[in-house]
Order: sequence, then structure tokens, then C-alpha cells
Amino acid sequence: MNTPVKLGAYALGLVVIFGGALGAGAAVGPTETPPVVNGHQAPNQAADGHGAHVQPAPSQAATAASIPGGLQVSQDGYILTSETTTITPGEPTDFRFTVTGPDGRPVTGYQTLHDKKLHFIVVSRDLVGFQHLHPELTDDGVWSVKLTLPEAGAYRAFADFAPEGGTGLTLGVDLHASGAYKPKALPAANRTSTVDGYTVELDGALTPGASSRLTVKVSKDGRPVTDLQPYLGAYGHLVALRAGDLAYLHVHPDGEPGDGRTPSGPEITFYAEVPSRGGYRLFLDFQHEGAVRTAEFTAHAGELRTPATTSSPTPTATPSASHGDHNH
Ligand SMILES: [Cu+2]
Repeated sequence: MNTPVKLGAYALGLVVIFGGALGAGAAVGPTETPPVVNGHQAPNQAADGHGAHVQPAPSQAATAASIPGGLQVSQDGYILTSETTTITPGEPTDFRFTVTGPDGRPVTGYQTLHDKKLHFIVVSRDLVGFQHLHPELTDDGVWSVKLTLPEAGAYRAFADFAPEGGTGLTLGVDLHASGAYKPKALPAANRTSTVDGYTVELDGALTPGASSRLTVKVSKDGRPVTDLQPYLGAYGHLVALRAGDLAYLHVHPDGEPGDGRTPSGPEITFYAEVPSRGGYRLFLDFQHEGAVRTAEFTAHAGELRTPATTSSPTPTATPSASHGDHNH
């Protein structure tokens, strides 16, 4: 726990971004680049046939889709606004916030994802004290949750949600607990986490830019736990945060309770895609005997990607005749 490393200690955040959750909808639509006239899209582009509602310009959509979640307080016209960002450490606070939509009004309609309309994650900027909370939504679009920031320091709060009719977003905002604090370095990489008498072992490797299979195995008192309980519609929830900027990745398990093929432990399999090399902090929530616990890991997505086809060289495509078929 006590590490002598001070370098960069406050910059340690983690964010994990997954392929599916973010921005997928923004890229829907014609992929061709519209004609450009003097730096603008041709004015009649929207009128000539695609018919659908206006999409962001392709360049914007591509940019948004490639930015990990949680790094921005605003995205796609949605804005996360907290009423309070400075909090007294150790004191429970009625923390309130809103998400406003592109029309500037608080969003009141949310899709239910994993049993909840909004998942609220709070962690210190040095990746300690992970909290996964479920605020209450009032009729006027104000979210409320009892929140305690345990110690002085800088924190990041994430709202993970999907507005009705929209795609999933994770917005993030900084919170501060007043007082002096000493930032902690990212814990060393670990494969085994213990919490409340449970031992959780992590297997698998994070490969930047690729779907990475991770498996966690839960045991208690040396015996595999085979009766994990569903929590929020799954046997485990994994949030990954990138050290350095706390990019956020909510990873979901492979399979779900009751699907006839997913065992209730001891292993839970996840697929995660991390956006870059570097350190990540992984927070696994699991439920057993009526209590939810969180196991924590540090993992490094460090290996350079090897070309996918090293064992079978791909012949170079021959451009010659293949595109000539419409010349009659
Ligand atoms: Cu949640």
C-alpha cells in the first residue's frame, strides 16, 4: 500500500472504454463523405434523399466515437451539471445533479440499463475508494444520492446512462473534498484481490484496441464460489479506469443469469476493449450472500499489438481487374 512513488501521483486515473457502449449511434447513417463545397457541406445534401433526421457531420461523429467515455462533462449535446462540487470529507451529502439534453432542459426520460436508469460511479483521482451508486430521479430531472467522500482529495464522478431515444453516454465531472491530502500512486499490478474473506483471481490480458477476454474467479475460504447472485442483471460488473486521465470503461460479462449457459461462478468472463497502452484500475462488483463487494486490480495494457495475421501472410490484393466490372 505504501508506495514511495510520488511521480505523477495525482494524475492517476483510469478509464476504460468499450466498444459497444459509446457513440455507436452517432456513427449510424451513410458513411460516404458528403460533397464539400468551399469547405462546407453542399447545401442541398440534406434535402436530396436520405430523409432521416440530421446527423452530426461524419467528421464529428468519428471523433466523438473515438473518445473514451467519462472524460467530458458534455457530449453530444448532453451536459452533466452538479449542484455542488466541493464537499466536506467524511460527511454524508445529499448530492444532486442534472443531465441536460440538447434542448437545454433536464432529461427526465432514461432507458433502463442493467436494472437502473443511471449508474453513478465515484472514485478519487488517484483511483481509491470506488463507489457505485444509484441515485434517485425526481420528476423534474434532478438526480439525488447520498454521497460521502471519505477523505480530502480530488474525485471524479461518472454518470453512465442512455437517454430515451439516444445512445449510451458516460459523462464525468470533478468533485473536491476540502483539505490537505497526499495522493497515492497507482497500486502495483496484481492478479489476486482479497475483500471480506473473498479471493478474486484475474486472468487474461488487456490488449489495446482489441476485445480482450478477462476472467475472474471468486473463492471464499479456499473454496470456489458457485452461487454468485445476480447483481444488476449480471454476475459481475467491471469498471475499468485508465491511469492518467480516468477514461471510463464499463465492461459487461459474457452471458447473463438465467440464460441457460452462464454459471453462477466461480468464474465470470468479461470482454473489455481498452483504448491504449498503459495502466488501468479495474473494479469488479459481485454479489454473494446478499452483499455486494468490490475487488480491485491494476492491469497494464502494455504489450505492443502483434499483427493479427503473422502466421498466414495475407496476399497483397491485386487492384487490376477487380473494379472494372461496370465498364460495358
Ligand atoms: Cu450501477
